[in-house]
Amino acid sequence: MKNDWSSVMYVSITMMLTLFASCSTNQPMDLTSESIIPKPQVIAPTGNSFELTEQTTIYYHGGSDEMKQTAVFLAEILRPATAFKLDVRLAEDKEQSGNIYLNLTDLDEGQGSEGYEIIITKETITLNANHPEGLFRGIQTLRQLLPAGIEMKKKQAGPWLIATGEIRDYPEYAYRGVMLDVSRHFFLPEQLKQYIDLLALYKINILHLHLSDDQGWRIEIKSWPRLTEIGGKTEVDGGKGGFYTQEEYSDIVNYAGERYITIVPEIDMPGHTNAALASYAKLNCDGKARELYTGTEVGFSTLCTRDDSTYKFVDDVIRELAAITPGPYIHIGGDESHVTKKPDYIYFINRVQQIVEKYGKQMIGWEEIAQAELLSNSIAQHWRNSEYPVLAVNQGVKILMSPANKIYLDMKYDSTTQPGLSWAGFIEVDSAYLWDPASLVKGIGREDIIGIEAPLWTETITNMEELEYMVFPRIAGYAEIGWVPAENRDWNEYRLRLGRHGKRMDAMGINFYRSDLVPWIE
Ligand code: IFG
Repeated sequence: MKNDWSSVMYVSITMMLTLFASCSTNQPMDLTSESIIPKPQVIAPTGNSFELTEQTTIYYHGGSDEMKQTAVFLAEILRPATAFKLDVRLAEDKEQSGNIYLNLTDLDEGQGSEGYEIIITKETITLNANHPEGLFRGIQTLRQLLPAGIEMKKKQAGPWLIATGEIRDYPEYAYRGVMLDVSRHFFLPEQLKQYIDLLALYKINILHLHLSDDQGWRIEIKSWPRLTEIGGKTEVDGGKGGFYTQEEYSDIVNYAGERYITIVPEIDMPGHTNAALASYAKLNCDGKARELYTGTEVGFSTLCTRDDSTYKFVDDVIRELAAITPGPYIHIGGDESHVTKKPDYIYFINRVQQIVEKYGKQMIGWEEIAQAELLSNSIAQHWRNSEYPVLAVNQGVKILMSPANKIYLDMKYDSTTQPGLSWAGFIEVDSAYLWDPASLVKGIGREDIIGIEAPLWTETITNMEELEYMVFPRIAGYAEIGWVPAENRDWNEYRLRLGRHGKRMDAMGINFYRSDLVPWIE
């Protein structure tokens, strides 16, 4: 396929020279000067421009609802700032100038379900992909080829020009995620949807929700109602907390799914369980219900791992959660179980893993789970210890990389950052970018890693403004680490591209951190 592509490059460059020579009517533009994040694998410019106009129609091939939904998503992105009608129609045979076409085609099989290509000429824009998910990823690139004003919610002056050429793209890692801790501080469904919308632009494809901890239980479990009636009533610093009904959770799952983002629910066990232990006395080994906790200590709680009634509880929780989680994973936590004896911890993880498997899901756990006997399709999430993930690799288990000193979004940028913590060190925008998951930990190679995930723990994060400040712009770099091969990433090039991308985050209304390390173009 490479030599086909080099012939495309040769043809494209020849066309570009011819076009310039012919003094084309359209405004010349250079596709390679755009600031797409994450950077596409291959960009071949042809030096001209396509104009989006009132007459533009978006056509989709194949009558599936998913294809139509993808085309409608593109139209809804483009309509507010252009005020164009942008009809969405089932494709006819003959292509007409000025239109956008979404097609399912057999791309190079190496591109998987997320691969896509965009072919932009003066006349038409064509997005091709193996699957609608790939078209959706391509739409995020197309968005970024238009001026930043396209992200504004009210009519902006045009013209709406897109540089011509070809883009061929697909991700390095299959799992490119973020985690949001909704236990320490609760975030409303509409806030999660707002966050999901922002993540979609960067081709993030997993949202891990940390739904339970010492300070709050956030998901309705119908067979154990007091988990939310009592365990959902508070949060760090004594706020009113909250929880998602199963209906609200399903709505979030569907909203994320429409943007090809999979929800991974986490019930943290056997430690980090004070909210459950305060809700049901019988979950405690001494039979006494704990007080609700609104501090920020960790490691002081444990389920009663040798009591069979605990596994009835776990079974009910996992059963109900699996029934409303279409994604393949259930995260069972497993971190900082400092008051669970090691043999009891191992026994607990082994039994919980069987329960997760019984309900047809794959278990993810923080790296400490590597002390147990893991199924080959379980996943260990690396966060701070290098022995546990290597133990997991030696069991043939894949690693999800979340090294706290590189990717914990609750880490301050520097000592002046208001919210956040610093136990894993400061993480400025350059440090967040300057690392390679495949060479970070001795004993964990590229073939052992399913991807990366950026956790935002919310002991100190109480609202969307603080969330956006800690997440952006670092998440753009993490999205690039997840999508672009390490050999194609360079901080000196990326910081300039990020600097040009700043006005797009402004247009999206994101309260991002304007690091002095980035030359922000206003
Ligand atoms: N470690 C704890 C989190 C949170 C975090 C804050 C993990 C896996 C410190 N566990 O990270 O609950 O308190 O940075």
